Amino acid sequence: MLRYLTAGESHGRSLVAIVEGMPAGLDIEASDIDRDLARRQGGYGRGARMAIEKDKVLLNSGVRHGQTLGSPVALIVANRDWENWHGRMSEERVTPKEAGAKVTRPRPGHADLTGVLKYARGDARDILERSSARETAVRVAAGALAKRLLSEFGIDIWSWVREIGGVDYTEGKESPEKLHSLAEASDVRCPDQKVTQRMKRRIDQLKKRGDSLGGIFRVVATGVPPGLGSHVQWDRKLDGRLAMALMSVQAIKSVEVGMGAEVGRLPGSKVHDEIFYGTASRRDAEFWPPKKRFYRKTNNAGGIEGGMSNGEHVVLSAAMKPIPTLYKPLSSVDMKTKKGFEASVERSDVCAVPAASVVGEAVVAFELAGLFLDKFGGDSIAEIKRNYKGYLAQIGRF
Ligand code: EPS
Repeated sequence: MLRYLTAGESHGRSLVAIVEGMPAGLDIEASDIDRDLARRQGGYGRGARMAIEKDKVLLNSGVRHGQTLGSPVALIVANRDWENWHGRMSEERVTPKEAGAKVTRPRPGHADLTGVLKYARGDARDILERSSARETAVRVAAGALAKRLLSEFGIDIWSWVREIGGVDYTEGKESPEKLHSLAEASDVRCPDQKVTQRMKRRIDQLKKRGDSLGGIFRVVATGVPPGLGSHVQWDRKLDGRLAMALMSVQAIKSVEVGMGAEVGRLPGSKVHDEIFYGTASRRDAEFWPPKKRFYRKTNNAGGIEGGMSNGEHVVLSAAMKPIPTLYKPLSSVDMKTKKGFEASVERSDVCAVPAASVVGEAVVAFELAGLFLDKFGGDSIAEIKRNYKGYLAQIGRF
């Protein structure tokens, strides 16, 4: 079983992830992970914090001479901003002056208020430090490790932004790989340069008004074999697992698979993807030469039927709500005095949808890697490759 846990506060010393269940013999270097960490830090609409952080991973354990050992992999991403927060975030008792003022004014849309009530704290900092999306840095690190594993088997993960604050983009017929590479050249990770300019203008407008923006991004996995996940039990269904992974990312409020909510509006004849047998025109991953196989001409199901991958691309979308920290004041109530106030100005991003799309890649990769290992798992990459080849032969795909 592949799993991970994270620890760390936004302005604490560092973020940590322990990844357990990685097989031995996977080539991995810090630079493979740092690339994704840098991608997550980018994007038009980010705030001043990103100028402070230069995220780099420390492969603390589980890796030797550039290969995994099969033991838990501990990943550490330091917070450079910690330098400025020693007193306020000290693990030892400090004077009230060093501790700084308590946060008693909860922001609507944040974990602040409910967290304080639930955990019996008098300072919302005890909650917001952990609920912060800073934690996604180390999730991206864990996801980069999962991507490395998947790429050994010809499975790749792509993403791009489809909408920011009502400015939307619809894909043409380009491959996911092409859309992803176009998105990489855009400040908002949108494949179209004209729409990129409109999205940036929208971010500028809202920033000027002291407001914030959400949006929608897409994540696609290519080269996924049929049979990841299972129809036999609710907690083994691939769509359920991927939706949970995406929903667990800070500020994500909805997830769609394939055609998504549209399936509730159209008749069955316009929703279900008809089955064909032959040489699919769509390009498969290199690992998988385009031999005769079962295929679909449409992919409204987003590559998942009955809780299992069906061999088409796995297509997901997720919507992120606007950042809850606004310069424009929203009404709230002071937790101590119980008096109403308008939330004070805080340093914040205006839009983090481009970053969220990179986080989306990571959590999808991790979930797919876990289900891949559930099916083909072994203790080493060599063993898993043997298992995988046997399966491809069984289904006549290799
Ligand atoms: C965040 C608030 C901002 C963001 C942060 C998430 O941080 P700060 O409070 O330090 O200004 O920059 O995101 C990151 C630090 C990051 O690495 O993505 C929040 O409240 O969720």
